Amino acid sequence: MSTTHCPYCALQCAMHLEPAPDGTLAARPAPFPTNRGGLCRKGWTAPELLTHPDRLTTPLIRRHGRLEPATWDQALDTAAHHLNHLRQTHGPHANAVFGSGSLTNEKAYLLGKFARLALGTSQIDYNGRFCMSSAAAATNHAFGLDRGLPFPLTDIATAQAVLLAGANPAETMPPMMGHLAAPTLIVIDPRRSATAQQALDHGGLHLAPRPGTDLPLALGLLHAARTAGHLDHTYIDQRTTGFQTTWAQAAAHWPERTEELTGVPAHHIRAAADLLGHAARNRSAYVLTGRGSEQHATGTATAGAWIDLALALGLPGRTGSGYGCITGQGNGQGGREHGQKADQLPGYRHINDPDARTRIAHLWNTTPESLPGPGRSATELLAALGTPDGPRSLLVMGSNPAVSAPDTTRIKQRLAALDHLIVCDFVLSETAQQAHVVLPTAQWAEEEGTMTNLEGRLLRRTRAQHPPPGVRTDLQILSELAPRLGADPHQFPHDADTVLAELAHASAGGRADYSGIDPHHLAAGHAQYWPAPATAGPDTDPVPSTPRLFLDTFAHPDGRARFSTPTHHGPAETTDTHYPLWATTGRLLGHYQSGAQTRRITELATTDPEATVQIHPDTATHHGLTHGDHAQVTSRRGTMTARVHTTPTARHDTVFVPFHYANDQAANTLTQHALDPTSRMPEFKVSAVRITPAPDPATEGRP
Ligand SMILES: Nc1nc2c(c(=O)[nH]1)N[C@H]1C(S)=C(S)[C@@H](COP(=O)(O)OP(=O)(O)OC[C@H]3O[C@@H](n4cnc5c(=O)[nH]c(N)nc54)[C@H](O)[C@@H]3O)O[C@H]1N2
Ligand SMILES: Nc1nc2c(c(=O)[nH]1)N[C@H]1C(S)=C(S)[C@@H](COP(=O)(O)OP(=O)(O)OC[C@H]3O[C@@H](n4cnc5c(=O)[nH]c(N)nc54)[C@H](O)[C@@H]3O)O[C@H]1N2
Ligand code: SF4
Ligand SMILES: [Mo]
Repeated sequence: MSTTHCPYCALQCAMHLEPAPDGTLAARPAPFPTNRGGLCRKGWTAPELLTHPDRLTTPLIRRHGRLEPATWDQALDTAAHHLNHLRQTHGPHANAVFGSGSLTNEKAYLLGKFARLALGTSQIDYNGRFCMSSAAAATNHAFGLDRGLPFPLTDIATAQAVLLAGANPAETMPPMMGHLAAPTLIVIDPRRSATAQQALDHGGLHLAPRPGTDLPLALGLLHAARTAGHLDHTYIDQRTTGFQTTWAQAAAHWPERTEELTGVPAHHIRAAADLLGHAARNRSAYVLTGRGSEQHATGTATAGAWIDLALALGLPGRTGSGYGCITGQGNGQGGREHGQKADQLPGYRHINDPDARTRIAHLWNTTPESLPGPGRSATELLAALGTPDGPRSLLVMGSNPAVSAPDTTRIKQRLAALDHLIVCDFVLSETAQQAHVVLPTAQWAEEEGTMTNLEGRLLRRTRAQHPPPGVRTDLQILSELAPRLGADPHQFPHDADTVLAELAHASAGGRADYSGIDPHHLAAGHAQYWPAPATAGPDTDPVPSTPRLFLDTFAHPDGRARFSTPTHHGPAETTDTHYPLWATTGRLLGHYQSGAQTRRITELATTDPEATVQIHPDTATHHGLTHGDHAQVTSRRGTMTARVHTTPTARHDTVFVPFHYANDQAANTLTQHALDPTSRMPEFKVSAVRITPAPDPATEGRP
């Protein structure tokens, strides 16, 4: 038996893997503080993909339009030939790289190094841009540091009240609900999500704003909290700056006006402000945000407004209270620290910082001048593929943008316009189906490495079995590809602990300092939260770790947290007579992300076999639809089909579609590439749509 962590979300539930009688592995929950002996159904069923018939076990090369089996040398040589040729002909930025928050810390680090050192390209970004970037930008502004939860998750279990804005952990991190059983919940969600229902069932509140109006709602709550006398003026004076700028905005958001802007009744706003405010006075309240608040063209400002509310109530940087953003992907936290971001070097350093460039160049045995500068953000990178000024090749590791990026019709065209697409995956994802070279990689239970969970805690991924013959690890792929591009092989080791030691060293003194992270500490079960600086000296903690941040001071030079200037602009597009409804997108319990993995798991595919559209029964009737019908949902970008699922608790003006399905059921045919100006996060959560009965496939085409 071996003990490791789930391959999917950032809760990173611990699990035991045991050989099953049929030669496969069986998962069962292992005791761990975040999951407390629980797993969701995705975790329970995760091992099925290890031996799935769709598993790729040989490299593929496109020949005469078809992907055909090849040897590793043929596949790697083909990929390297094209990358070298494009670099010689068009310069280093003709090659691009797309990474992921699913990758271990070691892979994320080596992928960033591969792009900058082996390819010499600035064109690297990753799917975390779709996920955490707005909250990251807002927390960096507010606190000077971005760690999703700056406290252990277990802290929230004793709180009196928790406000969850745009997060549905009952479906997206079910075992987390164990920590939310005692606090009274205030859920902000246009839908009566499973989490919102749980709040109502236990004496809490559900506020259902129109999609894209969280920012004025947060200001309205701040206004109501001030009127009721809940603000902590001593804390505001001593630990923050900029309150007056925020208040200049919030002053115009009295509850009745906020009701007009958001659709949330004024008395609900007052009740929520009171519930949260009373708990805050007892220093026993948390504000947590998820993708519902953040995935907007105003995501950074919106996350900033929620942080402002938390600051005005005196929550961050105190034991028993705080603000946190719930990180999503397995390594969504670590994935944004080690240099696979367009503007970043390891240690969460900025790529334009001269000191950072010198330090990293020295470590990589190159010169600061030869390190590229910042590249394009994920959506802009994908939109530029195959254009005259854009990259002509793309290497994808750990993402399926043909399903998960906004406006997928356009993204698929861009992928098709590439001279060369290389995809590393364990299944033939929709993106891999478009590739020229597919490289089959090892899965979580077959590899070593570390992940950083939603609390900033380092976890060890342990190998339970060897990968099937013919499959290599992502680290092996990078270490075999780099020398073929003329790089020094010593700079690209494939042993995870060797890479961890290098990344820890590279991060020393950076914002995300891993220098004291030690695989042996982790293997021995020590909890290590970053920053974990290794500072030599007799008084040094042998196991450096920072479970709680900001207790004494925030990470800005003056030690104070900063309020923001939240201004409401609303969503990037509007409804009209042709597109009269709002569509928002998100997740179902049983599927993960683009669905490339979970749509292949029998139990999950049986429970949630096809895309559904959640809609109020009256709205459905108005559009000629009833429960169970097939509908077409159409935005200004495209159309998806989905099974109508009427929900009496839905808003009349809003439908919800999950984004886990592909092709004609892909929700991202609807979404647009309007981007947040700071984080470059796309607006996944608001599109204007119409809904119509789908042509019946049985009668279609008949006279
Ligand atoms: N089952 C499952 N779990 C997952 C994942 C998965 O794919 N499937 N993915 C993981 C990842 S990467 C992530 S990022 C997390 C995401 O976890 P969550 O943030 O919990 O997930 P979402 O479903 O995207 O969005 C949460 C809620 O936001 C609501 N919402 C939509 N628009 C708005 C709005 O304008 N304002 C507000 N306040 N709410 C709005 C939606 O109705 C939805 O219920 O989940 C992780 N866990
Ligand atoms: N409409 C809409 N779109 C969204 C969202 C939304 O809420 N609404 N959410 C966005 C968010 S928060 C996220 S995080 C993205 C996620 O969307 P994607 O970036 O597409 O993430 P996944 O579906 O997890 O894709 C991972 C792919 O990589 C493979 N893979 C997994 N682990 C590894 C690994 O270690 N190595 C390699 N080589 N491959 C691996 C999987 O098999 C799969 O094919 O989607 C975004 N898109
Ligand atoms: S909650 Fe997340 S980490 Fe836990 S079992 Fe489910 S998918 Fe895996
Ligand atoms: Mo995510």
